[in-house]
Amino acid sequence: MREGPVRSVPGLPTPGRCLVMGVVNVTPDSFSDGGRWLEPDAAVVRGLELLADGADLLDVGGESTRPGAERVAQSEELARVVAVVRELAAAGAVVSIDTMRAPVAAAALDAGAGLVNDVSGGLADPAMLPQVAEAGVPYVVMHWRRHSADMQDFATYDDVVADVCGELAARLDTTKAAGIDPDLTVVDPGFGFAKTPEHNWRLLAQLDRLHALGHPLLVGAGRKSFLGQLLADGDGTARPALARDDATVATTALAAAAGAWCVRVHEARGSADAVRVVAQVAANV
Ligand code: PMM
Repeated sequence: MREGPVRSVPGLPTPGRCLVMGVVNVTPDSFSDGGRWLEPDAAVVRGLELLADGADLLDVGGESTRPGAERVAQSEELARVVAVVRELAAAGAVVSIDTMRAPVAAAALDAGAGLVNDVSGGLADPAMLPQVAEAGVPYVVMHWRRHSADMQDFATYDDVVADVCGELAARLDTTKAAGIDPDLTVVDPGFGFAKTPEHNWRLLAQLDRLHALGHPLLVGAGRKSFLGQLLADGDGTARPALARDDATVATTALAAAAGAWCVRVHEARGSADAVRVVAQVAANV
């Protein structure tokens, strides 16, 4: 159990515990829930359900980043996300836009998003960092090496935790130099992005080392394939993505106990309960 005050990010909810970010993937092919919320109306309904189930904020994305995914056209990404962001923000949700593209981030911020979640940490679009700096909004810098099409060819590390910390530290130098307020900058080790299951387990086991970066920590382990492989059935068939939510809740409890600022999950209820249990335990240490 990590001691000390729970981190917060200016402008985002501060309930005094780990936050729960509910995922709204407006994509046909996200690896865990692709195609389920592709129509804008369905995506908005899904977002409202996640809020009712206890999500503190919603992460809306229009481009799948599952291993092997090809990029979606910018026009298609815009068409998928902007109306969804607008409606959810109008309904009072705190909305994060999950995009690597500056024009998509700009349109989403215009539509009411309050946080930019860039899985590439600014590496995919050189216009992203100056734009986020100008907008003055919170920014998630995730550890990322390559686009999803071939990222798993780059899952090579000496010490995955040290290497991820080192690469994130270099990105933090760049985001700061671009003018993004360090207080508004969140880090994420990027579970599943250029990582084998062994790398993901090691990162989950050693989240405390990521705190040395000095930034709030976002953990996106929800429904990822390392959970599916762990829970494979007798003949080695991985547990399907939609049946990984109990395991995801276990990762939420571990992340919250390790002092994570926020967890990114596809079902909110179990994780919303888990972060409250952890906060209560932390208050009694
Ligand atoms: N994972 C996915 C998409 N966006 N954003 C952050 N910050 N961290 C993540 O781990 C992350 C992300 C891919 O998962 P999905 O296809 O299930 O949404």
